[in-house]
Amino acid sequence: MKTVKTVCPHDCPDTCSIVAQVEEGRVISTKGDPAHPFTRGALCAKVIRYSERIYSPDRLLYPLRRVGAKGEGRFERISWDEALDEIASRLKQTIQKHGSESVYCFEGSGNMGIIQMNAHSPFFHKLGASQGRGNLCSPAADVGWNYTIGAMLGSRPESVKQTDLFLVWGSNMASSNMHMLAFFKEAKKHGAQMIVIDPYKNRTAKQADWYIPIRPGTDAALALGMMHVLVEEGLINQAYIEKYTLGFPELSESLADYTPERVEQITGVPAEDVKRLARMYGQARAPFIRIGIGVSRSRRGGMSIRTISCLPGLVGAFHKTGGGALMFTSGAFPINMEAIYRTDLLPRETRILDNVRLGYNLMNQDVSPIKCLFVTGSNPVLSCPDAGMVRNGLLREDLFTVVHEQFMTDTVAYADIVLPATTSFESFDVFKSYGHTYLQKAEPVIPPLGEARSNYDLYTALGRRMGYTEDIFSKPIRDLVWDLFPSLQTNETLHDDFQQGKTIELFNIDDAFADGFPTPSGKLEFYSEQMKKDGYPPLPTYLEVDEEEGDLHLLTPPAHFTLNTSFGGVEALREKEGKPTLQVHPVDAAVRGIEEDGWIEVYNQRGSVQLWARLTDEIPPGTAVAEGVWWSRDTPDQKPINLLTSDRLTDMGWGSTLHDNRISIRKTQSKLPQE
Ligand SMILES: Nc1nc2c(c(=O)[nH]1)N[C@H]1C(S)=C(S)[C@@H](COP(=O)(O)OP(=O)(O)OC[C@H]3O[C@@H](n4cnc5c(=O)[nH]c(N)nc54)[C@H](O)[C@@H]3O)O[C@H]1N2
Ligand SMILES: Nc1nc2c(c(=O)[nH]1)N[C@H]1C(S)=C(S)[C@@H](COP(=O)(O)OP(=O)(O)OC[C@H]3O[C@@H](n4cnc5c(=O)[nH]c(N)nc54)[C@H](O)[C@@H]3O)O[C@H]1N2
Ligand code: SF4
Ligand SMILES: [Mo]
Repeated sequence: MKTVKTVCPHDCPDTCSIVAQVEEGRVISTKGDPAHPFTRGALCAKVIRYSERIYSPDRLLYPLRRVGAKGEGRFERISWDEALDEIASRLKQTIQKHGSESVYCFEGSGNMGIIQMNAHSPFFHKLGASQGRGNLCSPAADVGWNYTIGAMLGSRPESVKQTDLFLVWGSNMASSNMHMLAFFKEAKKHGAQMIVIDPYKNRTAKQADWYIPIRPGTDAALALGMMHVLVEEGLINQAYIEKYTLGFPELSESLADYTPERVEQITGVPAEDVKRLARMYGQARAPFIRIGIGVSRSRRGGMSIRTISCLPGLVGAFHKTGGGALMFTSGAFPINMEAIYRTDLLPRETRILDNVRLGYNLMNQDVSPIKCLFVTGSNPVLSCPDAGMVRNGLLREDLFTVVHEQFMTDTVAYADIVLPATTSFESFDVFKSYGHTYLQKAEPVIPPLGEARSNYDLYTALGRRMGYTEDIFSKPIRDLVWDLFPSLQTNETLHDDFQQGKTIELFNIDDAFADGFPTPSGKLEFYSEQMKKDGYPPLPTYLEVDEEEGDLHLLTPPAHFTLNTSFGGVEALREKEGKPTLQVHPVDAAVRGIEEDGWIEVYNQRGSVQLWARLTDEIPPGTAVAEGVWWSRDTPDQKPINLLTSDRLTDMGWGSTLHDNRISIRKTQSKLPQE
């Protein structure tokens, strides 16, 4: 028996350090690393029994070639040599006939290791493939936050243990960020209060001292209403504002439009509650706002984040111990990403496609249609919006699709060639985090299962097949670390600590704003000249948008026992999660003839799916919530929830608007088991 340290590779802000026990080459248990300052010995329910995922019967272990129809899921086993030869020759033919931009790689966040997540990048740059911009997850949050603060830095997450008022703004931390919530529990012991602002009473809201329901997409109006009250009642820090912020006079003037009464009309939050919230915020010693990515996945998402992040500037919270705000910590890692992106290999500037609009891109590129599609670290048949269009695109007979995967997913069923991927337990990597500040190394815990290969091994091998001679296609993976983080090689102490697998912090986030903010003006920008240049209102603003058809607002947030689609192959977790559910208010259900829990039809102009209606007054009337992204085989009609979501983009950063859709519901017409 031996123990090996590794890192949780999933797309989660906590980036846990894991201690794995290995017996006769097999992982038998996974525990949280007690020595890691953020993990502190705990893992979530998903990863605490990770061996069930590693050894799941759904794991792919050999390369496969499609023998059935696209989407049918019938394959024959082939060798790696056959697979690589076939892919290389298809690529060469396609490029000759249709040009290199007819090749496109759809990338996801299945593995967040810096090397494995980006390992495809040098290959597709060298090839001259179409490039992507934006992603399904959080780009609007990045851009919105940066306009105000200047970089992906904020208050140290652990410092929340010293706050006296914690605002959880659009995040279900109990499910998606539990390690940071654990630090707040220490503040709670000393009397700190937690307020949750969210359209539904999620797991975190149930633990709050005060839960404030808000109409989805209207957060900027609430934040501006708070600012209105703070300024009117003199609950602001004038000296701080003068020293550390830009544009207060312009902001102040614009706040006249955001009286608590008007804010009530927009947000549904009673005017008295807007005032009470603002007073609590203004009177707190060190208020801390945790902003959730959920807020950003709408057509006003970027502006909402930009606006909320102005609040700490009014009260000087960033410079108070235990106060401030946090969106991401990603800026705390000084990385030379070019070492793995390798944009220098691009033969010329190539076409850029919106990643979020995969279906559209597959169906509507008239000038240079996509002919070869690669999928890495993603399950877009389920996770992409407008899933009906994605499926239609993947059914195109003239499309050659290669999917590199760990599991027999819904997306794999559409592949022409399937390649088996290692899990992070079977490969080397180095991890930054977007929810803490510690750099971690992950050594392989076990050898690859079956014939699985890591992303890095696949794309370097494919590069060599294509005849590419640059050293990135033959570099030992461990050498890449020095290119990514030069200081780990040059600084002896850091080097030794890294080699010994110690947790390293390369940047002290506590000092991040000591001398000001990393914006163009060096101040927290209430007024942003850059926004004006980019075509946005330069001041924080509540944006109006057109509503589409449908009588309920659909939210599609994370489920507790799964992570996007990554745990669909673990039976025990599926069982804990229950079944694909739509939470809806009993009144909304009753007026549509739905009197009790049961299977219903949920539909809009894009499609219809069957979900189990759970009638609950934890959802405000007018909103409906479908947590999680279920594998088709675990749904009654084999239809993904994202059939209903639109591929419209966010206001900033080309992100997804997964929380900004309308639906209708009715009793199901077809026969389904009424449990
Ligand atoms: N258990 C679990 N953990 C996960 C994931 C998972 O699927 N399951 N997913 C992982 C991934 S990929 C990510 S990106 C992260 C973060 O994943 P996110 O999806 O950003 O989750 P949260 O940040 O928790 O934010 C979700 C909350 O935002 C709320 N919300 C939606 N729209 C609005 C709005 O307009 N205003 C306000 N105020 N709130 C809104 C939702 O109701 C929900 O409670 O979590 C990661 N962790
Ligand atoms: N309705 C709805 N839709 C959503 C969300 C939601 O909450 N609700 N969340 C959105 C968000 S925030 C995100 S980030 C996206 C995520 O969407 P995706 O990026 O598609 O992520 P997953 O669905 O988890 O699928 C990741 C896949 O990568 C595979 N994988 C893991 N590690 C590796 C590896 O090392 N190599 C290779 N080749 N494959 C690997 C896993 O087996 C898994 O099938 O989904 C978005 N879509
Ligand atoms: S999913 Fe998140 S909380 Fe769970 S082990 Fe991984 S990093 Fe930690
Ligand atoms: Mo995400």
